[in-house]
Amino acid sequence: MEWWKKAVVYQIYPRSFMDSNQDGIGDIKGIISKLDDLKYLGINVIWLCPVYASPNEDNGYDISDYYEISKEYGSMQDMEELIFEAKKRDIYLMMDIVANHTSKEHMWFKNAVSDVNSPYHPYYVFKKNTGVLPSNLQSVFLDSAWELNLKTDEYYLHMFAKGQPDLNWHHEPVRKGIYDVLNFWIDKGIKGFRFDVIDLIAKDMDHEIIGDGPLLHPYIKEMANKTFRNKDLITVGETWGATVEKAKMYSNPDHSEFSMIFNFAHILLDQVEGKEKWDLLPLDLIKLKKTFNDQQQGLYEAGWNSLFWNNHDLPRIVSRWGNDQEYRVESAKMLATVLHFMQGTPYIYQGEELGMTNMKFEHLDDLRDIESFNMINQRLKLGYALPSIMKSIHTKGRDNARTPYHWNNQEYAGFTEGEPWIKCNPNYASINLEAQKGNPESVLEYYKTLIWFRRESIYSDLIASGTFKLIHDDHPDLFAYQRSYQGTTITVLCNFHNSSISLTGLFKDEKLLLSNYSDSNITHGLNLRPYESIVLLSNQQNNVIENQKK
Ligand code: TEU
Ligand code: CA
Repeated sequence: MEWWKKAVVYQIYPRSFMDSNQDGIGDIKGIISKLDDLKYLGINVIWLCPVYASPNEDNGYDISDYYEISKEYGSMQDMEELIFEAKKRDIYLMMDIVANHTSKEHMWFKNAVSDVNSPYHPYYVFKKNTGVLPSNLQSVFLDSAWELNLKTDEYYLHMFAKGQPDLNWHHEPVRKGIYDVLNFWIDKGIKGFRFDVIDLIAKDMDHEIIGDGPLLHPYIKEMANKTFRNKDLITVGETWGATVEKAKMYSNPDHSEFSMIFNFAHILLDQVEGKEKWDLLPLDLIKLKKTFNDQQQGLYEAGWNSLFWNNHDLPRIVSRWGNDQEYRVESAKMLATVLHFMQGTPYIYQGEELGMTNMKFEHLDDLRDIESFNMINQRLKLGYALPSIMKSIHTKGRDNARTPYHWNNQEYAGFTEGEPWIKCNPNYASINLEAQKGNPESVLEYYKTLIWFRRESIYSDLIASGTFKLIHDDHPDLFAYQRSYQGTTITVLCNFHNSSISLTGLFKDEKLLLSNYSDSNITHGLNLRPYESIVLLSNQQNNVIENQKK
């Protein structure tokens, strides 16, 4: 079995992880100083968000030099030391590769916009200026995706910010340029890549196709062949437009493409279909269960899933689909339980393992994210009231999860002694690593246990390879499933809501493996309290439990 099928990945947003030189910005030396804490948690891969040279219009996702480390994060020597120190602790590094676009400060783009005859001009996507916009295409960050370049009298394409011009992958030197970057980092000893918005690279502007262009899979296969294939790397593609069928192609067990992708189907469930993420909808648990079931069944022995609730673009899961007030600890553990017993590779976003919550930014001045600013400007122009805009920001804004990591209860959560680049969530006084370490009731210790189950325990093969079966499919509050492997079955029962669920039936042959309340008990049927989750071991298959809702 591929090693990454039993791996657990930890995502670091370097700007907010740990600051070593008190300039208020997290950095590589800061990460090195905290590797022992990651070792303690038990993860074995770090996905490092971009640390390359960048003017930071989109916090590093606008790369001006793929071969340079941004000065605010350190030096290439620091990076080499990070790779080395991580490896010493059996932790591998996964780099974030932005291959769909560069920064407008990248040497390729600077040349391209200075002269139509530049050899770099075909590296980007241009349309002649005819006095009107080439099309009505909107960028993901709103407003037109076309920006005029006066020097050549052309529009260039940017699917994200103006400072993030899209590369033209149909031009062979572009592809080669990116493959060179990957090989450079492979040679440095990194062990994986996360590919930013990879489903957009094969856009076909003559036919107005942006995502999933006809040459997408040929390009990914070519990239794999010329770089990471047969190198035993872990690779994951970020694909907002994925379906289970597409995921099969991307994660084909023949290794011709990626190890896995991020499928966002579950993440899209609490927004109005066809509208923007800011147009909020409550989560329908039945739909969530169906979405996971489709992925678990669909990729079984046909591909591989990633398992995630969070990342640097998403709100904190405990605030989103849990309860970040009186049941914060219980619901954070429950949500983790749902995910970590499924088949796939779990990703933990920094702070998730502490049950960190969304930050409620009161002032517009405290926001930092370009996506939020663009949305606010657009919606104010359209006449939306500020309170409704702020509600969307508090629910879905990307800054929610980008606040500094909570190391301890000292000023600025122990992240820096300077002034952090973005405000700290004031609840660091009670929610922090130091307070949770060694405390058996803490969210941190619970995550540690979950990671141990997958990576070390005797259930590790079952978790990696067992079948998946949803049970209580139609229950509106209970997310329950069974995993079976070689005659052993484990049953995962998670109460997603605030009210109790009573389950009656055959528990006498079951053994309690794990629960998120310290006094869970299964001897006389079972009453699942708010957000309670339990994991049971039974040696007979199909021990389906009857239930009734209270
Ligand atoms: O995100 C891709 C992307 O589409 C997001 O912008 C997403 O739609 C949005 O954040 C949902 O809130 C990737 C990176 O993860 C993101 O940080 C970058 O801003 C973006 O690409 C551009 O590189
Ligand atoms: Ca710093």
